[in-house]
Amino acid sequence: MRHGFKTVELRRVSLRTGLFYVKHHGFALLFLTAAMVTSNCSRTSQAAAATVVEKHAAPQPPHIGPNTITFRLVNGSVPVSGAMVQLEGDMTHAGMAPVFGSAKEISPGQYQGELTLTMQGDWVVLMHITLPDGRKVEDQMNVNGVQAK
Ligand SMILES: [Cu+2]
Repeated sequence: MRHGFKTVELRRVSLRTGLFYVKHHGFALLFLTAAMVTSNCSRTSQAAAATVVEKHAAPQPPHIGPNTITFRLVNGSVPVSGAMVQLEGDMTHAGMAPVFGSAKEISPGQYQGELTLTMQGDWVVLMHITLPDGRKVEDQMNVNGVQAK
């Protein structure tokens, strides 16, 4: 690569100018690389501030009355502690009032709460999460086939 540069560039420019070009382009490349790495890192850390994984509803099948919602909050493989979690249950059909609950951290990064479901059928449980630094994370899970008691 260096040899190729010399044979091509030195035909047109003096040795001194050629060396300047090497330095200049070398630095430019370094800065470009640094900028790309930096932007990748910040984009990744923002997108992956916290991810909801291992969402469960219990019992199975779900039933009218109290149901337990459990999930884990992670940043990569690191548990995210200290989040505030509000739960909201909505039925998939229109015209019903939502139900609300909250979830507490029961072990590092693992949150659990109760929602009292009021009708048979298909529900969507929303997780409204506020991270310790104030950022919001929204997630949801389907709780389908809620049974009569
Ligand atoms: Cu309903």
